[in-house]
Amino acid sequence: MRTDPGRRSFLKRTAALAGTLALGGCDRLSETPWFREVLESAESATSRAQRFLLGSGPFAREYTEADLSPVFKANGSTSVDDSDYQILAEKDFVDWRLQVDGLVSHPQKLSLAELRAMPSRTQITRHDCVEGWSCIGQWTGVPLAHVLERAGVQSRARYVVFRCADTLEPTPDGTGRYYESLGFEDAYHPQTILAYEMNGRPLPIPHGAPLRLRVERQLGYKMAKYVMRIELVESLAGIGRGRGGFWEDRGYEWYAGI
Ligand SMILES: Nc1nc2c(c(=O)[nH]1)N[C@H]1C(S)=C(S)[C@@H](COP(=O)(O)O)O[C@H]1N2
Ligand SMILES: [Mo]
Repeated sequence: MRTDPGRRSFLKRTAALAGTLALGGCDRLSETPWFREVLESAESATSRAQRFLLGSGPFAREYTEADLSPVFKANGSTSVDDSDYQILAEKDFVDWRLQVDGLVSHPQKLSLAELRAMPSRTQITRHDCVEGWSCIGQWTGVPLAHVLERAGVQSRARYVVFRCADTLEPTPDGTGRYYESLGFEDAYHPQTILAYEMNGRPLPIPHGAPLRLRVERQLGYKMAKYVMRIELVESLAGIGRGRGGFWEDRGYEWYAGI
């Protein structure tokens, strides 16, 4: 795991600053009625501005094919104990749809074929798990920014929530289902992709088929596997136990910068 404290605090400061400029600033401005009107009549312009402001931070290091780990460890859930998911998996996920909803102007239901037809990015990166292991893998997918732009993120949205098919800890109230969330500084970053391929092949089930998040400047637990639904929300309260992710609800940091 990379532990350069200077870089870590720089990343944290940058993220905090971007948050203050783009979100805190809008919060205050949005209290004035004229500005709220501008925001609401120009959602796509707002999201383009956010993308410009927030999606331009430093890149995670990228590697070459020679660096690929011969075996990439699978961690957390490596299969999904849910019959709806299993039926989808049996048919190679042709009937699977990614739902994009919440604070968006154009809710989406996207098939794998539709996601594959969108612009794609391939990157070789190092995955760092909080448990202390790292693996280098190649990922191909559609930039999350592209999917968000298409759905038309509304100006009130503050977080992107990923809802997964797997349940790590079955409980009657349903809080055991894996979920994660990002702020826009990472959601719009060019290396943040919804990956459907790993090492040049369709994403295997142990690694999150048919679609998993890659968010390369943060730790492994942020990279939701088995993503079924992306929801744009104003607040994380009321989702799980309210701290923004399955592991965050159990004490881990929400911003898991490397
Ligand atoms: N849906 C879901 N996503 C998840 C997990 C999980 O258990 N369920 N585990 C997380 C953790 S802790 C890590 S390290 C990575 C592991 O990804 P891998 O199996 O491709 O190595 O997935 C993350 N995303
Ligand atoms: Mo992890």
